[in-house]
Amino acid sequence: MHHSDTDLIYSKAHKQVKDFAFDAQVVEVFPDMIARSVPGYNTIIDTIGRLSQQFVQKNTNIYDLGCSLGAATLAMRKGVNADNCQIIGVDNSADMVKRCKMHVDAFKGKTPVTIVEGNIQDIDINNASMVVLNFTLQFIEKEQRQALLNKISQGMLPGGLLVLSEKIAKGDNKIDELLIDLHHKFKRDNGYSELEVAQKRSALEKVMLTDTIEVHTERLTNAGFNHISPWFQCFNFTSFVAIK
Ligand code: GEK
Repeated sequence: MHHSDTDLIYSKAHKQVKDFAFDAQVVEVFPDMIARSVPGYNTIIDTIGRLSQQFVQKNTNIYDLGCSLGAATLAMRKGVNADNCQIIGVDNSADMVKRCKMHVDAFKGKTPVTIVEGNIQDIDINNASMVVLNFTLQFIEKEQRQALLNKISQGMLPGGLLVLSEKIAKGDNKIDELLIDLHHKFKRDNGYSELEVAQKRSALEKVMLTDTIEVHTERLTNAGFNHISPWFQCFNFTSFVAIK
């Protein structure tokens, strides 16, 4: 990997650690950052691709909400067999969207992709057979999460699939400590220093707010999904499938 692509954002001591933001500096190192920080990230992306093969229905829309650089979008574009579909990727970071469009244009596929700069809370969801929220809901205000899931569910077809991946809390202090510690060891093993782990933790404190598996399940149920289950968990990272 080219040297400038390595995430060194928190490698030096910051006088004051600012709240984390998806700006140009983060976009530059994002693929490296997410793979070294989220246990199972590649497994989840590959699985989203496989699920798209199975769940995407012909003549429907596919949404990747909080698409970042388009990893899930590209996995779905590879996976989808159904005819006459389109993938819509949405992100509210202008820097992400700019770079995402370059990634998408660099590959070819039969399913057209449109990358939109916007707030996922404002965009219209309709005729959807698959929706992905891959580590995005955790950045939405807690009081607004139910409304967003309701809107998504209302825009989905019967048999449609939502993949929701989140950093979670267990609500048991002892277990949360253990899982956070295992996650930090995972990051240390991936080359992050103590200082980097600590500064990143403090940058994310106010912008990434976790819920328990039970709270997520209840919200998905309230939103009208009929079949809900976590399909993946590694430490405090989980991914759910929810079928309409
Ligand atoms: C992946 N899904 O690689 N509207 C639109 N985008 C948002 C909003 C919002 N309200 N809030 C945050 N974002 C990707 C990884 S990253 C996860 C997702 C992480 C965007 C934000 O700009 C960022 O690009 C993304 O959600 C979260 O599969 O970095 O932990």
